[in-house]
Amino acid sequence: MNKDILRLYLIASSASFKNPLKDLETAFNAGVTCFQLREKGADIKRGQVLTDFAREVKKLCSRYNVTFIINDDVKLAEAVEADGIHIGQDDINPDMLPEYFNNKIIGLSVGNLTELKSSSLARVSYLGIGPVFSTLSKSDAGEAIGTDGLRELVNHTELPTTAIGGITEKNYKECLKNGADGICVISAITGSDNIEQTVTALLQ
Ligand code: TZP
Ligand code: MG
Repeated sequence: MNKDILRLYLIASSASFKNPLKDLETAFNAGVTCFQLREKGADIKRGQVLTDFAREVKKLCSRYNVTFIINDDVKLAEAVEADGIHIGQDDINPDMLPEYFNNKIIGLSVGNLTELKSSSLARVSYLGIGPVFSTLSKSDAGEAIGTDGLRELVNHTELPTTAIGGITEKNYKECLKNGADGICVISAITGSDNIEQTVTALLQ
């Protein structure tokens, strides 16, 4: 895959924003390069309502040339013809993903060297590494690995990488300096009261 896609990777659920399609459009227009629909947490959509929402998001992504990834939902990713899927250590083994994903982007989360070394990477396109800093957005994210932990993992893989966890306007450059190809954020953007300004700052 083209590493540039990972430059500014936003993750959100349908409930992350007050006006999801409007706020996502603002973020995409300001320069987000990749979007992952991660339908977890409170007030989430399910079934056909979720599929319909994901189709709208996909249209928006296409309009702004933003890569569209679905978190850990094979059926949904196939149904909406997403550009790819992101899976965690406790989700489906990447080797077991259906043929649909052969020419799609497959992202995998890794949090330490043991996970990296024990993962099946043959079909994996990029790694999400973290949490680099402490985060309130994922209760089971584990302890922050810091920029040293990030660098160690980056140095042990040839795959493109995105840093995740507690990344803000103030610390994102540390992730890039320590070898990540891009940064991945939830709350920096979903919690921003000026999305355009935040996205612009994260792209400096
Ligand atoms: N995986 C590792 S940390 C994390 C995920 C999904 C949450 C990142 O959210 P935030 O708000 O950018 O710290
Ligand atoms: Mg998962």
